[in-house]
Amino acid sequence: TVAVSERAEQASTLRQSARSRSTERAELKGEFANTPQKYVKPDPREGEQWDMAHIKADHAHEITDGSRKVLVGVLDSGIDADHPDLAPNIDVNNSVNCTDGGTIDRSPTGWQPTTSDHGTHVAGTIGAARNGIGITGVAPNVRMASVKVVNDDGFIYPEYAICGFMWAGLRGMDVTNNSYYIDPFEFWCQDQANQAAVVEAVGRAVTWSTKKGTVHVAAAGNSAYDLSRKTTNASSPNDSTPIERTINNGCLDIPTELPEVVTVSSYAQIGTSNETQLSSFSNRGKNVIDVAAPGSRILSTIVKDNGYGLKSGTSMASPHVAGVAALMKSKHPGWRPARVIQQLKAQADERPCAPQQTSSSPGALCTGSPSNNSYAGHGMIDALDAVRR
Ligand SMILES: [Ca+2]
Ligand SMILES: [Ca+2]
Ligand SMILES: [Ca+2]
Ligand SMILES: [Ca+2]
Repeated sequence: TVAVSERAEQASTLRQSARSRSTERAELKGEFANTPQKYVKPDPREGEQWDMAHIKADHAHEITDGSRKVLVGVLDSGIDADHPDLAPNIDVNNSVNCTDGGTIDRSPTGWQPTTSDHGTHVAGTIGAARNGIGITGVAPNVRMASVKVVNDDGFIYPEYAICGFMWAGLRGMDVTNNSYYIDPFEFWCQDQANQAAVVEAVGRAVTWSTKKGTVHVAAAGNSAYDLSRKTTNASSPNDSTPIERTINNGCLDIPTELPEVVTVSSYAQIGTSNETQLSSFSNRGKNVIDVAAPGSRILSTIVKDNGYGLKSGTSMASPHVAGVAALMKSKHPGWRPARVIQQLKAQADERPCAPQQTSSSPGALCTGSPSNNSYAGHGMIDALDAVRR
């Protein structure tokens, strides 16, 4: 299920003055004086993108907007093909629909959105164009392929996701974003034969495409659940009558908990400051969460009127990490997935448990060290390090 939680978190103005942004930029230039600088003219609504400032994407763009050679697969509900902020970066030839029973459908419109604008929002965060209108994505010069894996009823069945992962590997994609869990089980238990078979099948597709060079990034999920200490679940199967059942740590949220996948938790801005805390809805878990990214009240592209809107969810956090991975691949085209993943963690900025542990966020408290804890994993993703290291 694609999980978007529109929460009325504190109504806050996200606007930063253009003046303070340019002052920040000027100050930062001293930090890497030997790197060639380019003047970056912000797109009109960049001031509302607190998320991009928080991960230093604005400063990264003074070095590069990413390479045209890099291709990101958006495994989601489709990308609005004629949205003016997305159209320049959509790779039509590599876009595909996987929701026809998991077979490859390359028809011209098969991969476009039907009942959901989730994928359109996710795509804008990864790579909305720098074109003088609207917003700018994390990697505004990379290419994106729509890999439609969400059917018209909002479900992502195993064969759709397997088709998507295989396609990504076949087409040589650098990165995929996966803001969903595979239906109808929120957790697939390896001590149940039929569920174990699905974990195995999806896992093989992930492993195969990773070997082909694709880095897979996925949302941690929106159940405020501690993925490191699983006890019960009452949400599955979600396409018939859910049953409350006892689960254990061998029951996996897939694809996010598969071994080679980058697992992303969501953070929210505190007031209008540059401080953040774990989003109330975000899943967490020591040694499960790899990195954190902004995921609350994220402004991005939507289908209605080719416009813009706010959405919240780990679905919105994951594409920030996919975008940073795309910037990293732009700078280091030869890096294998393991290296990219190791560097995403190493370059992330530490987010210690304190003072977040005292926040009003429900669910398990934060445990672990500043460099690896249950809320932020190895820390907040860092777009600037990705392009200068
Ligand atoms: Ca449109
Ligand atoms: Ca734009
Ligand atoms: Ca992981
Ligand atoms: Ca850093």
